[in-house]
Amino acid sequence: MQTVPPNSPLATVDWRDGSLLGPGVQQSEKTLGQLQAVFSDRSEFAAMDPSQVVYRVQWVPAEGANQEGGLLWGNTTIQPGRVGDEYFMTHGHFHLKRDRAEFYATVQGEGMLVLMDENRRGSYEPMKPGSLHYINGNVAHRVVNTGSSQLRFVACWPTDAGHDYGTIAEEGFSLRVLCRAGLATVVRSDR
Ligand code: M6P
Ligand code: ZN
Repeated sequence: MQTVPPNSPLATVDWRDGSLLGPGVQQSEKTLGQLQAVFSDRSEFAAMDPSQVVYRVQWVPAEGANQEGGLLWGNTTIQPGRVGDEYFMTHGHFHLKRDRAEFYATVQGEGMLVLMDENRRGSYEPMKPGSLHYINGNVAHRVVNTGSSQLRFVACWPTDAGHDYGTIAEEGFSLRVLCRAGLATVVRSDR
């Protein structure tokens, strides 16, 4: 009988921090300067270094770009920090294909997953190591690092979901997470 050789796994996840290793792994980073539209305190923002990295993203495509029915796997690492009272956070997005859902799961650190539907109804979920978060389709999502160390989470989302950043850059989220008297506090932020 002939032996059957295995295929290689897509990549390796280091479960200590969620990072990915493998030939197909892609990465990007977002600097403070690229996040100008999202922080509310303009004068504090202007005094900070725009080249400072706020978060890094890794992802691995399992199928070709925009493949309907395909999935992507990735992770995000958000640095601790604030612009004035507002904690460092991801840009946040709706999916271009609005009905596409997503999973997030926290590996390290603490934070908040901030959600908003298309009627600007906001909600949020605390993130801590092990917390699993299901993001319904048609819901914008952003992660805020409320801790004093890196916040790292893994994510899985449909290949053809896409990112709609424009709506968030223009209209923002309806909730903001601020440091008030040393505590992470969620406030309304309607425009
Ligand atoms: C997660 C996923 C990615 C996303 C990243 C950073 O890893 O949701 O699709 O790009 O977080 O979030 P954003 O795109 O809002 O900057
Ligand atoms: Zn998403």
